[in-house]
Amino acid sequence: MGETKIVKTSCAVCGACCEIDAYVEDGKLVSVEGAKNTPMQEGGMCAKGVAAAQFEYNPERILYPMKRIGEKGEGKFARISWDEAYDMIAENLLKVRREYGPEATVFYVGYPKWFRPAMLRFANLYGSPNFCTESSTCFQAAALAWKSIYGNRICGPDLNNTKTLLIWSSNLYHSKTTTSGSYQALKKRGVKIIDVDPRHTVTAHDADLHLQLIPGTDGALALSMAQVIIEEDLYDHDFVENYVFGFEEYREYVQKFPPEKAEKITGVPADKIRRAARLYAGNGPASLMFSASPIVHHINGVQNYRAVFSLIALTGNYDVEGGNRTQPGPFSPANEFGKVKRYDGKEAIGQKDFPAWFDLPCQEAQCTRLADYILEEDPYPIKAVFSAGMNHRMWPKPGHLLEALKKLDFYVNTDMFWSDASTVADLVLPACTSYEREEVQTKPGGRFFFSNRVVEPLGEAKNDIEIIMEVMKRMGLEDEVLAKGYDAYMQYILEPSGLTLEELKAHPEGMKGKNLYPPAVKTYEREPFHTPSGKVEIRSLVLERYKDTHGYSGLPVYQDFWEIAGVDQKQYPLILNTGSRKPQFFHSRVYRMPWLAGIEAEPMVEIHPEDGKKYGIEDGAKVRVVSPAGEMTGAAAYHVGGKPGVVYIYHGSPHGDANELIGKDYLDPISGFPGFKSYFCRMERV
Ligand SMILES: Nc1nc2c(c(=O)[nH]1)N[C@H]1C(S)=C(S)[C@@H](COP(=O)(O)OP(=O)(O)OC[C@H]3O[C@@H](n4cnc5c(=O)[nH]c(N)nc54)[C@H](O)[C@@H]3O)O[C@H]1N2
Ligand SMILES: Nc1nc2c(c(=O)[nH]1)N[C@H]1C(S)=C(S)[C@@H](COP(=O)(O)OP(=O)(O)OC[C@H]3O[C@@H](n4cnc5c(=O)[nH]c(N)nc54)[C@H](O)[C@@H]3O)O[C@H]1N2
Ligand code: SF4
Ligand SMILES: [Mo]
Repeated sequence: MGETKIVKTSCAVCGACCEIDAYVEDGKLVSVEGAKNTPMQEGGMCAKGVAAAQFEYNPERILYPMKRIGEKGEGKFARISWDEAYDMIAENLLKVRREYGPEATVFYVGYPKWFRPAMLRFANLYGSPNFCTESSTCFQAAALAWKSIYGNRICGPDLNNTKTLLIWSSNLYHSKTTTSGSYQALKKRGVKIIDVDPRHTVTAHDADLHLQLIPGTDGALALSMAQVIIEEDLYDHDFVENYVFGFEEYREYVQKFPPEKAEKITGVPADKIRRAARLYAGNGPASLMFSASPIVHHINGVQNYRAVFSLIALTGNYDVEGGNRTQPGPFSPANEFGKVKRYDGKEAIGQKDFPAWFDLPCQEAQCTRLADYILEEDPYPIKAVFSAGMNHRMWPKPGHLLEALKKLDFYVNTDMFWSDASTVADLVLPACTSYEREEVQTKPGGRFFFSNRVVEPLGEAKNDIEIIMEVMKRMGLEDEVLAKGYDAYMQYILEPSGLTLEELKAHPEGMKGKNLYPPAVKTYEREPFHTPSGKVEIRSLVLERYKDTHGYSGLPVYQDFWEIAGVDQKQYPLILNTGSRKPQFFHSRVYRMPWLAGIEAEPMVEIHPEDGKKYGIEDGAKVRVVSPAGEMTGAAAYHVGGKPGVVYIYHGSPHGDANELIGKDYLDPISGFPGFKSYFCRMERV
């Protein structure tokens, strides 16, 4: 056995970029541990990250550029050189631009965030407004809801100073493992915790008050809390009078949601709604922990989150110590976004359908309906997709997207692994894992970190940014920053920190840099809110622009999703909630890793025992789930944490994908987000 080296690097199995000590023997990654003496990490890491060697040396890794040699979708590929691959991309993308215009090429990035700005720079120079990402189903709708009220500055909870924490749909122990330590610290400090979640999770277990609502009824619950806060005069008069636009209409609207009525909609007892409202408004400073997806994965999601976010202004907890506060924001490659804007000289895809998305500043186009846009040539022909990390399983009716991708003149995908979305490509390129590339990162508290390369890239895998740089070069596109090479780009990203790449490399434990975001409170006293009225818009003037054309309301109105969908409740009596995170899964990435995938041999259909009895389905039985859009089979798993009437399934499994069940047109009309978490189904014993 050779010598063991420990190399400081980071994990990118998910996007949290945990700092890692990698153990390397004879140039091979043998194991990993969480970095020690590092804030947040404290030597720990999660189950997904621990399986690093199965990630790195997975037999499904793509090792070489591969060109399609059979029919589209047939899955026949042959190895080619990088040189040939670059020329093929340059030639095809230039041809599409020549023949159909730059908007005919869509630039797409899946979950990975670290190279997005480079991709955006590429799209911009090419001249396409169609830079899109997986965020067409992730955080962007929550951001949209926020910006429609408070403008551009998104404020997270000030956990260090808060007295009451209102967690609205987050299960830290499963989806934000890195923050679960600070959650435990809050408990010890005596902070009161209210958790709003349809399931009794480990996070809910620690809360003082758990509001176990029916999924997708969050708006009604928040409006009801507002009704109590206003009726009992617990709101912040000063803040409301000086800074809130639309309060009178809102006050009138919330009268429709007294707790007794909200109880019928949400399933949360009226008494608990009152207690939560009094605690949040009365035991301040109080902060709201919001999350990326569960509230906005509904067809009434944006308005529901607007109702929730309005509570911050109502109680005067906006941008104060212990409330929701301008955060010392993370500065990372993904934040190079601050400097580079999406090219918007042409209509982007999604712009006609979801105009508010584009009015509330957003660096990307809305691509949930990408498959339709390709198939229907609407708003114009789309002929090429240049993508990195395309995973069709993440979208409703995944087969529909696959069909559309097949229709393209040219589709190239870069990934670390062979995915089904690559089998329909014309060209597939091998990406490096985080263990094979270098990266500069920012950590909380103004720390900067250089993530080392630990092992040589397998086969001919390359860093995504270097791939983008070379393609641009072959196309004659010279971006002022990217043209100078990867090291210069890292230095450029690092610049605001005051550190140089060389000194950061020399400090593998990380370094403190310039404090880019000195703590501030009540920023609104010095500059107006970035909204049309300059105030907090509980009544959104941006949304009202589209009242006649799209039916948007300026107020955070609540609409029942059964009613909007018009689905026959007798045929589909159950609510289908897909994708609530599990600690061992990360979308479709880890189904190929035996340690993790082995925990569940087949997709689990989690149901309440009462529903099991009602529909004659025993624990462990094979069950077919049927929705208006499709069906899948899995193993029934009794789970008392949820409420009767709701079925929970994780998404993305190649052995039965819950997204086959979700209707492709079942979308929030404001954000375009699919209703992943309140669709409809019935169950049948197989
Ligand atoms: N039913 C249901 N569907 C959902 C959700 C849900 O809750 N329920 N959640 C939605 C949400 S919030 C999200 S964020 C999306 C996630 O959806 P996706 O982004 O599609 O998910 P992933 O499978 O994580 O990643 C996509 C691909 O990127 C590849 N990849 C990872 N890192 C890199 C890299 O550095 N370079 C390159 N080139 N490729 C890389 C992965 O191998 C994978 O094939 O799913 C959405 N879909
Ligand atoms: N292990 C793991 N961690 C992940 C991911 C992963 O795939 N695996 N994905 C990452 C990504 S892309 C994202 S977007 C985040 C998401 O992270 P979170 O936002 O924390 O997402 P979830 O775990 O999906 O949901 C959190 C809780 O919301 C509840 N919930 C479901 N529906 C509703 C609803 O209608 N209303 C309310 N109030 N609550 C609801 C669920 O029961 C769950 O306990 O997680 C990230 N972290
Ligand atoms: S949370 Fe887990 S998978 Fe994500 S970066 Fe950290 S160790 Fe890796
Ligand atoms: Mo997400």
